[in-house]
Amino acid sequence: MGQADSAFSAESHAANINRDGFTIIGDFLDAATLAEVRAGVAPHLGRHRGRNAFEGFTTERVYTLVGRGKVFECIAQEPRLLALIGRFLAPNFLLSAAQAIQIHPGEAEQGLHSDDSFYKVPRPRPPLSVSMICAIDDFTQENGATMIVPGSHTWGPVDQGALPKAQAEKRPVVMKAGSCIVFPGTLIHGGGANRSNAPRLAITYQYCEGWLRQQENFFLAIPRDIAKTMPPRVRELLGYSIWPSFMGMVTAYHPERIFDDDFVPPVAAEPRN
Ligand SMILES: O=C(O)CCC(=O)C(=O)O
Repeated sequence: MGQADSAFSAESHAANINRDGFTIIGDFLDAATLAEVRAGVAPHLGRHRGRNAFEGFTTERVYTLVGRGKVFECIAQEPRLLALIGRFLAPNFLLSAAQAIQIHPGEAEQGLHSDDSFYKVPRPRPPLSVSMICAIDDFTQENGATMIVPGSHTWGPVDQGALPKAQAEKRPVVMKAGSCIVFPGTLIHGGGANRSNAPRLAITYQYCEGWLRQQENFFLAIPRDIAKTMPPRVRELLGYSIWPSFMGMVTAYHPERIFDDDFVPPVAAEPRN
């Protein structure tokens, strides 16, 4: 999928994140994987544009990407990514959202925001989620490279007062296709304006603490027959796992039990008033 593990140091990438609020993994996806991603996303494009300014009226999003093919499962459990995320989130962290984002020419810059802002825990604080955005097309100044505000992960409230400073300090993440940026849910960022004449494709995976609600309801979004074919680690990330001692249980069973052919939910098997 990418470069040999020996060249990768989760420790030094985590140090970058702690210092700057982001890190770039330059060789995250190789050319063959990029081609698989493009082929996997293509059938889902050309259908919907965003419904509001945040999604982007000239942007396409393919939600629940992890459920749309093996390559997307592999990326969800990519070992370097998970090792890095494990430096910030406790074991049993979850996948919160996975999507492709195609920003078309003419799209305006997205509002600056932070990805864990819907968890109403006052800042400054450690992140409650970690995001990865991977360039599937080269990210350039012109085509909508993600804008980030370095250092903003340590800021206090991201309110009207903080936005002028964020606007002044934002900069584009220019990177080659196959590179990804990893940043904590506290970093201020947003999609860039696309002033080029070609679309910009990216994929993004967000992970959250195992005791938080995920953005996507994967139990409903991914049919059980498809979830059953997924690697155990991916299923854990989707939520077929337990936050000790028992958060996530299925009527006192481990959620993995639902994949056993003979498992009948107790509510269905037992008398009901
Ligand atoms: O597409 C991008 O570069 C970033 C999009 C983003 O931050 C979001 O939609 O939350």
